[in-house]
Amino acid sequence: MEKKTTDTAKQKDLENYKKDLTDKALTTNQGLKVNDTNNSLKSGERGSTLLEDFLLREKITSFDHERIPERIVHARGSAAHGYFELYESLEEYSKAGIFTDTTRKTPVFVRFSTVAGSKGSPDLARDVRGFAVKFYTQEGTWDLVGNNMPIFFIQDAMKFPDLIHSVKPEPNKEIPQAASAHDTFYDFVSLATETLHNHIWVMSDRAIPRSFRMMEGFGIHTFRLINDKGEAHFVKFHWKPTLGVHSVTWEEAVKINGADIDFHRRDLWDAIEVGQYPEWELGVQIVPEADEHKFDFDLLDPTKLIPEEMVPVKIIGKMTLNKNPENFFAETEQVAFLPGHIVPGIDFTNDPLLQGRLFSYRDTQLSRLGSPNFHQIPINRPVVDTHNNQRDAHMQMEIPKGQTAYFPNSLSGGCPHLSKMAEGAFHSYEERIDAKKIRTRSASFSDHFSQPALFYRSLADWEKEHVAAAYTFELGKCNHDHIKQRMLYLISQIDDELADTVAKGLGMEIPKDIERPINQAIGADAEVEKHQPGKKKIYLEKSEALSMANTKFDSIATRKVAVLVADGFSMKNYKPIKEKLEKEGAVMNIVVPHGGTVKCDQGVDHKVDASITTTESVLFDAIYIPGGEESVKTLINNGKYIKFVNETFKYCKAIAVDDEGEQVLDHSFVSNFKDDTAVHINDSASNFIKSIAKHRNWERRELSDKVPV
Ligand code: HDE
Repeated sequence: MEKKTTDTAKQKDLENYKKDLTDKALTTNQGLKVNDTNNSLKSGERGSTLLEDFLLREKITSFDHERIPERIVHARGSAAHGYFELYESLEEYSKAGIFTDTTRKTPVFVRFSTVAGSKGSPDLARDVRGFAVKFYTQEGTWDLVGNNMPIFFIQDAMKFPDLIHSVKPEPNKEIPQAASAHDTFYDFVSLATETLHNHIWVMSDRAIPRSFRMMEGFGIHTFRLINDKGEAHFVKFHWKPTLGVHSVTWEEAVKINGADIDFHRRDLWDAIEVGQYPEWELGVQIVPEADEHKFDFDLLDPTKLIPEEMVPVKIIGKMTLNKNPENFFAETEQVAFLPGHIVPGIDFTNDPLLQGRLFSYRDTQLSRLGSPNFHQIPINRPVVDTHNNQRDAHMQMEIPKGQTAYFPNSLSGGCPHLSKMAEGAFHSYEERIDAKKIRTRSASFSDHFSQPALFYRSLADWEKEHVAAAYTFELGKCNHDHIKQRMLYLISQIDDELADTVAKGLGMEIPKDIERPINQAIGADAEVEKHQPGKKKIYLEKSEALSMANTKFDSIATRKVAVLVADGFSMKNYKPIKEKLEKEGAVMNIVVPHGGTVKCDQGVDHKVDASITTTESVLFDAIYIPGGEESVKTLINNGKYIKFVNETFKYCKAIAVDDEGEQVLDHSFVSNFKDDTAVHINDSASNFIKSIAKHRNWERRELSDKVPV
């Protein structure tokens, strides 16, 4: 993929250059042609620079102000353009054009992100991933600003600044970057037990995806769909990747961050450049209003998911990403997603977290993009015309015409005029309200343990082991014993076995009880009893969709296979494997001791994709080693290749060799495990393909700790 990408990228750069700049003179921002952009105006050849130098000043001023504030959260992100297509009309539930018109191809812009790290932080942090979709619909822009996990940490927007302050680098030392494994985060999590559900998802492999293209997305909140009769249904939105949901292991994540800090960003970019377009199906869980109170949890509580066993996900359409941005800053950095951007046919609920977001996202654009005119930036412009009486402000890009900027008016014939609902105007859903004004939390939000426990019970054994290891790692990085003890107690409320494993790893006892954590969190004594988290309930033993072991394992499309070779490698053996794997969509990369070209046993030069000194095994999904006496000899004598093989084995990935290539295995840790189901010797490629599609051979995981890398 790397080679093809570079070639296409070069060609594309050239095309863009030609399109935009051929025969164009370099000018100032005022259109003045420039004869020298390398030297400032000086008083003599070796003299000081003159204040008069307006060319220098313009260039430097522009440079000095290049940066805008990064996002407070989700600062690190990557995005792409694409489109959404509807499979079948949902008119029974929603009147939105995007949910009723199956002939439309609605343009989208999608940004994926981590939450805690700064703009330049590594992609493989253990973190939630943002999954924000901007639909440019014919009725106005709809933003579905979600995450790759179906629930959130907190139940009320009021707590968001506290949550984020606890996970961000500690304010005295600005450490750690893009990491939750520190005292302030666990201090908060252990005092605010509503966080435990999202937190256990973060301890799972969902928090270290193999690719943005292999993660699910969720709208999280319960929204409403409104049909043309004005009837409402509750809805939750799901994105399901056609490649399945896959992750790397924590140890790999740590190494990937060193080997390629841009791993996810590059992966998304490369896949789109070579035409392997990422795709997700959109699913909805629909609940009639009459069923609102039929669940063991509150539909308005964003720390709860609706298990698919209770309400199935109906797949209604597909999103395809097929174009990379032209310019990172102009598009990815300046895109502004607002949960408040909705269209007729979709509406909010009273989820108190969603309600707070409706304020926050508009507000934050004012400091980030600097003006209420941020909707005029090209990436934020709706595809439909806009007309209103809002005026002026920083960076007004339009020249509004006419004498009036108010409503009602008669001087402009009452225009821009209002529209009726039948003409497509938005009408807020008329929800009946009979309540007192009160600052509190509903008692129906107090179950904090049942769903984390359901999640844990639903995982496969290997997933459970990873969760336990993640808790142990994260708490092991905390310095305060009382915080670790509080966490151990809370984990024991989720699952005893899990708590035991973590306690052993930490070398600590699980406390029998702790001082009322919620008391401290809430502060108001009178409210305390009401807000104590109740005991764990079991209303469902397991939910299949929560485990990545139940995802798709049917494709090797876009998987990266490292082909370990040196001069003299057997092209006769490699060629059929290459052809078969490429036919299935895999990307083969020749990894050679040096750059440039490598000679096969037939004397032909082949372009090198990566030299062993510039790449690492953790960047690949599988390896293939063809024979060729000279090639095999070189590999055996190079420790980095042996490490490559050992590491691939350690992280349970597929390995294939021909009978000469087998000698490389004999010099590695794999020598005693050649009968492993994901190690293939002289395979025609079919079993190798199955092993790659399986993603990992988790049965081998017990050996992992023994592999010396
Ligand atoms: Fe956000 N969030 N958030 N968030 N969020 C932002 O908006 C905020 C929440 C999410 O790629 C900010 O434009 C509050 C839930 C994504 O540009 C900010 C609350 C979910 C993105 C903000 C939440 C999200 C953001 C920072 C609690 C999943 C990145 C820059 C009430 C459903 C969008 C910006 C992109 C970004 C506030 C909770 C997802 C500060 C106050 C829940 C994917 O406005």
